[in-house]
Formats: sequence, structure tokens, C-alpha cells
Amino acid sequence: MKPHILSFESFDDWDSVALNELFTVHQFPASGEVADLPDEVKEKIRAFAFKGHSRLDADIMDAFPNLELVANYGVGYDTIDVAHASSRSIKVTNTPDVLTNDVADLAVGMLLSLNRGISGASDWVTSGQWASAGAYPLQRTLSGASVGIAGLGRIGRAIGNRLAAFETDIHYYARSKKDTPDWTFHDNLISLAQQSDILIVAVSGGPDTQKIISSGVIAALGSDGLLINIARGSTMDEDALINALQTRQIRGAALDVFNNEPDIDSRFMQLDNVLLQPHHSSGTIETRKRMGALQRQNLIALFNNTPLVTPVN
Ligand code: 8YV
Repeated sequence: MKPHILSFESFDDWDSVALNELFTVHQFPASGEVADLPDEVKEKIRAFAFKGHSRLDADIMDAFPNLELVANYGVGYDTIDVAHASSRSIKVTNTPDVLTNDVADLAVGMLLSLNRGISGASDWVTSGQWASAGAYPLQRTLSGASVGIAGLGRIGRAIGNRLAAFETDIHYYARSKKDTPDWTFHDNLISLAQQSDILIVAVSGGPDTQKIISSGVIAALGSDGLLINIARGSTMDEDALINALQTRQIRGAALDVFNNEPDIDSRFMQLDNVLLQPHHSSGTIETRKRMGALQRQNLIALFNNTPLVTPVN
């Protein structure tokens, strides 16, 4: 008898096949209404294979009396009410480490592209402007620039390690000073932004970091500054950011994450000083396979009664 689990959103084929081999998989209703699942199914479900960025709150969890584990496909679990899960002794797991390198790579790729206008320069060639209008406008040097990293967890650190190779001066904001002697610690974001030519947001999402990139932080970055976000849209005051981009209060922004994805604020699409990505910093075949495998290892551990691999509560 295979254990029963509930799967959210659609998984890549390799994950669906593997999940179906191991478990009896029920799909969360496309209607989004948990009431659309029969009671006998709800009673059988012992774990969720969770994916995506919609809210997973008490109302959904409490419809499953025998729920023991929410195994998240992703390192961030800001949309999961972990406190409620804990209050019902439901465990939550995530997929850290396996995606760190890809997320850091995309952050650096976005930074390089934005700072050197790579995307606009490509359009310059394909639109024929190189021949008709001449050389592309000059861009900016990265080496020697001050890069500020907000959040020095695994991903922030991996970004810093990469940027050190570009001979940048690295500053960071974190709850406490880290063991990174060559990097300068700031205990607040305004000071970090003031010191940074480029500010990269790598904090976890959730109530503690809601809109921490405020109008004040954006103003402190200054008119020459670039902002990169690979964390969560919720960390930004998006109105303040859009206003700063429209009025050139900052030079530009490269964003992989937004509020209300994928129906993001349409004003972003009108800007000529942004590089926009569809939340795909972990979006490589290799990493997504590793994320799926780690999610399944946690599910298997639950049903085998062995310690969870990557618990968060
Ligand atoms: C998503 C992410 O999980 O790991 C995270 O926190 O944001 C991403 O890797 C991925 O887009 C699948 O939803």
C-alpha cells in the first residue's frame, strides 16, 4: 500500500513519474478549493508535496486531519504558515543548498547584464541601430565598484564569493557580523545602501523582511545605483521602486521576483532601465532535478520513520 500524498501545482515529468512510483498522488484541486476534494481522500493524506508561491495557511492544512508533513519544493517557505504547522506538530521541509549556485549565478548574470546594458546592446544590433545610429552608449565598470548584499545566508554568501572574483568591494547587511574578514558589515540597510553602487537583495521572504527595501533604502542607493532582487517581491516597496525607476532616482533594477507573480505590476513593463526575469533563478534542469529529489527524500523519510533531511521546524 503506497502512502497517500497531495501534490500542489504541476511538477516536471521526471518528478511526477517519481512521485507516482512512490506514493498514491492526489492533486490539489485546480479550483483552489480544498472543499472540492472528497472527505475520504482528505483523511488519507499524510503529506503534501508543495510547490509554488500561493499561500498555504491553516484553512488548507486543517482540512487534512492526518497531515504530518509539508515538503516544500524550494528553499523559501514564506508562503507556508510554519507556526500553524508547528502548533499541529506538522513538520515542514525545504530544499536548501541544491539551488544555491544557480541562484547566485543568475544574480551575478543579471548584475553583469544590467551594468553593461547587455540586453539593450543586443537589441541595438538586432534592430539595425548599430549600423544606422553608431556605437552603443557607454556603460559602467564593475571592478572596483562597491556591492552591497542584503542577507548573508547561503545564497548571499555565494553571490559575494562570485563577486569577489570580479574585484568588487563587498559590503553586507545581516543580523550579526559574519566570519568574512574582507567584507564590511552593516547593521542597517540605509548604511549598506549608502555604501553600495549595486545593492543585491538576498534575504529570506516573510513578515520580518516585508518591504525592507523601503523608499529610504532606495533613496540611499542614489541616482547611480543599481538594485538586484533574487529574494522575494515582498521585500520591496514596489511603488517606491517603480517611482524611483521612473524618475531616475536610481540607475536601474534587475528583478527575478515580484509581488503577485506572474501578474506583476504592469508599470514594470513600461520601464527602460530594468532587466526583468520570470522567477527562474533555480530554473535549470540539474537544479530542479535535485530539488525534486530532495523533496522526495523528505517524504520518504517521513514514511520510513527516519529523520527528515532538511526540516525547518
Ligand atoms: C521556487 C524559489 O521554489 O527556492 C525558492 O525559494 O523561489 C524557487 O526555487 C521555484 O520557482 C519553484 O516554485
